[in-house]
Amino acid sequence: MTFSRSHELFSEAVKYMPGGVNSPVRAYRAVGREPVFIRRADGAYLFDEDGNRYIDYVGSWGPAILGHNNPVVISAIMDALGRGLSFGAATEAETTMAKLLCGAVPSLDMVRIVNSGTEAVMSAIRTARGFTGREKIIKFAGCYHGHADSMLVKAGSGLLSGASPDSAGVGTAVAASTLVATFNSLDSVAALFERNKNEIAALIVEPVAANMGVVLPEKGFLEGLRDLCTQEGALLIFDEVITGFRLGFGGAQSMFSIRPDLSCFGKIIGAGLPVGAYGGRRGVMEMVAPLGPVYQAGTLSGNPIAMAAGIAQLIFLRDHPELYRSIEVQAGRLFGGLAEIAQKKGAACTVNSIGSIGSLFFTRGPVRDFSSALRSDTKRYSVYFSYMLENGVYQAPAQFEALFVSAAHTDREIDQTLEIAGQSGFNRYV
Ligand code: KE4
Repeated sequence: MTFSRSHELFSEAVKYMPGGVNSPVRAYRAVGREPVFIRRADGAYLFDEDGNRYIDYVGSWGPAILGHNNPVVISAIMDALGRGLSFGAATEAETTMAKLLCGAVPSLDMVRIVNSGTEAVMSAIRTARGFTGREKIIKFAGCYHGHADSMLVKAGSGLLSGASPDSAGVGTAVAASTLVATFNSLDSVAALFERNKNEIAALIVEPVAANMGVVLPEKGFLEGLRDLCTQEGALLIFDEVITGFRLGFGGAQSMFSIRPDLSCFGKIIGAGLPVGAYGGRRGVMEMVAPLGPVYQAGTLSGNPIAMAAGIAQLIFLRDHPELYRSIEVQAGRLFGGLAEIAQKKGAACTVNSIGSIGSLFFTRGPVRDFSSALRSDTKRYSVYFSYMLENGVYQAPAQFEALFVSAAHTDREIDQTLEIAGQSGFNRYV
């Protein structure tokens, strides 16, 4: 494979954008190589500017659950284009989207549509503070909830590829109102509630963590969070930006039968266009302007083209529930197969997966929280990543991310991936 055109493009990009990218993880610094520049995508495949073809397991970090360039989504976009790009006014499509979200997720009485997962989270947090009159927020080490100041404390995802899980530039006062607990440790949460009696507005959690790599909630953990928030008068916020419409049409909260007070969405609901949403029970959402005193706004919120894309994808998923099962079967073959190869080669490797997402940790398991994830050998991950990339398999360019399987991944792609992984001589990573 040659990467000369990507190299040229990267050399140009770094002159005008920090790190040559518009989101840190895309710079491949965590895997110690220059990024490939993607020219187009189709189905389960990406094609870079050098003409290299890859089986894609990032899927734009989640939105492409139907595969890239899905004809149903594309035709909905084309149809909407003819009617204009953006009006800054109410449209029927926004009500259609809101009804789809509320119809799919039992805890949603009302939603507000925004432009990203970050915006959904920061707005949900502001709403929780407005509703409770309290200030402090509990989050979990290693969970990532977008780049709003208060969430950049012990955060996951791209922060783990950099120098520190805490971002510079976040005011000390802001950071002080963010309390950090340990994922899968109810004791750590109870202790924070004890020490901050009646001061905690909300607890936010990825119900299945996917930004320290994929880490599953242990039995009773999510139920325990629900109970603790209820008894302490704090709101439970599920950040379902990744799990929403991924772990089934009702997301993680339906899978685990938990009813959060607020939920955040993104990615799949925009089908690759910029869409986020937050919502919850009516009493809480009625705090949001213009109904209530919590202000939140957005020029492009509910953008007609983005709505058309998201509505088409959600309706397709709603009307083809069997898709979730078939995607999960393929994901099971992929993650089970990778675990088997690693085991056969004696590689110190743990695979966590659920539904159509999973992660390969280069450490002996179990990986059940931030500290056990951090034991991963990121150097070995980099070697594995590069080998797979150079053999046509595109995975997350960082250890602490998730892999995403789509409806476009068939036996052919899974078999090819496993064959390449098998050749890669996991023994190189023993
Ligand atoms: P966005 O603002 O990037 O749309 O969403 C932020 C966000 C919120 N909550 C969760 C659980 C998320 O995973 C994300 C964003 N996910 C990362 C992938 N780990 C996006 C990729 C990137 O940052 O470039």
